Amino acid sequence: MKTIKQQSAFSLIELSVVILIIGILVIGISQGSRIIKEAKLKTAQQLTTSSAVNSISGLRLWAETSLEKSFDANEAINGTIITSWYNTNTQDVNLNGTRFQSVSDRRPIYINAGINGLPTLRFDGIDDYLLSSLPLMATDQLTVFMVCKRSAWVSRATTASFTNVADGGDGFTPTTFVFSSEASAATFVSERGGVGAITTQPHPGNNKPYILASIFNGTNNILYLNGSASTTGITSGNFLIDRVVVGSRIAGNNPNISWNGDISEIIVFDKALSVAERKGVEAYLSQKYGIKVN
Ligand SMILES: [Ca+2]
Repeated sequence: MKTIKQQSAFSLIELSVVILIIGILVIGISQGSRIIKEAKLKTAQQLTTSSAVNSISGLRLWAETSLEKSFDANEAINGTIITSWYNTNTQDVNLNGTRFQSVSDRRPIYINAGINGLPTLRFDGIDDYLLSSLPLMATDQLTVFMVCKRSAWVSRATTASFTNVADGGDGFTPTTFVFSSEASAATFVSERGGVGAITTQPHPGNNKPYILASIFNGTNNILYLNGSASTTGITSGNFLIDRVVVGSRIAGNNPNISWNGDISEIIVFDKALSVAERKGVEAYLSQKYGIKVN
């Protein structure tokens, strides 16, 4: 009897030790993954602050998701609704205060491990969007980059619309630009309002991160998907852009048809980037988000 009691007491001690070891291991693993995650974020921040974007002239808007200054500290928490996504344009201090403002409860959510394990903004495909006024861009040249990942296709949803408030901003006039519109599940469209200048690319599908770049050089519009060029669209005349809507298109001056997925970065220049400049920005985005470019 004595022996049995001793054995069971010993078993309890053993069990406690095992539980303690498991506990230490769990803490160790979770701390380890936290350290890896923090290192990954630090690397992304360094890639951002040293990227080619900083040295290319004509930068008008740059919003990304790894820097502390991109969000309010109390909103940069996993699962939190975002009211502001700050323009971190490093070239014009007067534009640094410009921010995307959300409307009522149609706000995207901050996800701390999105594309490539980095923070991202998640748009619900129902009514989410971010809207911002911009100093007027009167230009026949325009370059826009975006890093996105679609969760589900919503007919005619658009990752970003560039419009003019005074002309109704419907995206149907030649002063406007609709980026990454998805009339079909299998195709992106970059389109200038009214006059077309349409270019298309095959869509990689749901849950696949990608880098898109659209470049208008005054006569041509080319849409690049992960560095590969579309056919050429024909364009002429000035854009008059003073507003950007991220995660939706515009109808009757109101956001309309929301895009369903994650958006991690948007970069806008008021000029057509050269091949070397485009490749420089794509190389930065490729490294940061782990997306292969051609
Ligand atoms: Ca919503």
